[in-house]
Amino acid sequence: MSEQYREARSIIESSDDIKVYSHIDCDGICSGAILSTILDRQNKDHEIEFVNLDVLDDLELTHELTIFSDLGSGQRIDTKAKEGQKILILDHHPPLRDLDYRNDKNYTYLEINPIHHGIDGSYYVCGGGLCYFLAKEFGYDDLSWIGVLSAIGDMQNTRTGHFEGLNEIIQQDAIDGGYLKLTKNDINIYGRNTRPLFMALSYFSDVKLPITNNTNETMAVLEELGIDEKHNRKTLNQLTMEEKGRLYQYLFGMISKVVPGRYVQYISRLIIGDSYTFLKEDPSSFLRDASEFSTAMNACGRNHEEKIAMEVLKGDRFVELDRLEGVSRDHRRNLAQAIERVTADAESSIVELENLQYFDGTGIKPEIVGTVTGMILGHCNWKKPIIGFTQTDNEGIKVSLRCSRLLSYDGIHFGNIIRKVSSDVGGSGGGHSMACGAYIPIDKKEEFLSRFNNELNGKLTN
Ligand SMILES: [Mn+2]
Repeated sequence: MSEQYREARSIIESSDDIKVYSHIDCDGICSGAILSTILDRQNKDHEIEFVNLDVLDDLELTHELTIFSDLGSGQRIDTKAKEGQKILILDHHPPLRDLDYRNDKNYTYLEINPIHHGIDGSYYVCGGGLCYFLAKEFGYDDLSWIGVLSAIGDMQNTRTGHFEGLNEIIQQDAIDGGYLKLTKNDINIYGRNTRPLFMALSYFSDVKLPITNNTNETMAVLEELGIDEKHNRKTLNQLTMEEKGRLYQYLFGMISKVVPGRYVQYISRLIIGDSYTFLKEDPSSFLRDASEFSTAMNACGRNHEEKIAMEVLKGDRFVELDRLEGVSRDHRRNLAQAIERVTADAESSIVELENLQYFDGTGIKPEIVGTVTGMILGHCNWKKPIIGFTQTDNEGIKVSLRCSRLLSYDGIHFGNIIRKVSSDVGGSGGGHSMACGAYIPIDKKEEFLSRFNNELNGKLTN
């Protein structure tokens, strides 16, 4: 790969008319920001566009050099390549083409994909990480923190709770450069910097607990533990290690009372994980915590405001940061309205089958139905996955699935299951073990549900 990176650098240095295509999620936005920074510093004019995968097949290439990041390996991006053009791909998804593919071409084709080198692209490096190694080739180690953020956004650390492989190198660069503080085995509850802890705790939904969606209960618990007071509500970040220890003990006890025996071994992984603090960010900002930062990146992606997110990554902490906050606020409001609609009458809108549960989310934008589905999990049976449906513009159905982390720790990979079941009904899908999705034909919803339900026979603990 280092040889490929040297070549990538010289391809960029020898090009003046450059176009970048990157993906619309956190990883893709981070990739775009790193590439754009490299090109700026090299005084290279460039255009950047954030796209969905479906526009890439048989794309018209109109620039001297076209760079694809966090996508490209799985698409037929070069069918219209003209003689003398240059293509650079930095992608971690399964490649269609092998390393020899470039050999007999009359255009330059360089594909950097870890899978070609026997490196897993789900846990060891993602798109932003691959772009960071290119930055490093140019000597721009200061972009390491964006590589870390991309890996958080891509959920590269979900298998073990920490980074491995190439991700660990990026993480170390960020620590050495003074950009990142890694806290091992921290309490891992979302919103550590900006949400009062009693709010953050109430979103706990991997297991239905007395505190789930119940802020009266979370306040009572925190007061009882001597952590929080009525007129002095804290964020998780404001807790001492000793207070965090007390909270851990309490949560562990509460969860172990309600989970089946075989899940007890996974409880601490629900509560504890490494946390990532960006040291150059304002201590009170949501940009300080990597999870919160990545949520804001995704909010932009889902609302087609990737450029705002990219400018913040590139350093704008004034105008674009204001805009980013606006996008995040609107996004949260849209989510809350969608969730309100589904849960207002949860009894009738969430239908439970033997091995799964689902709701009809018609009217919810396809871009946010996955996030909504994840938040519905706290309102239904955590022992089964929850599936949300919504209609797309082109007469299809978007399917999203979320489940308790316990199911995935227990070895179920819903991304693989949804890939199979959706293709069985003439659609396509895939994703992570606990968060995945698919597109299926509009008349196949019932068949999809019954096949999915059957596929799970004997796999869940009830
Ligand atoms: Mn990615």
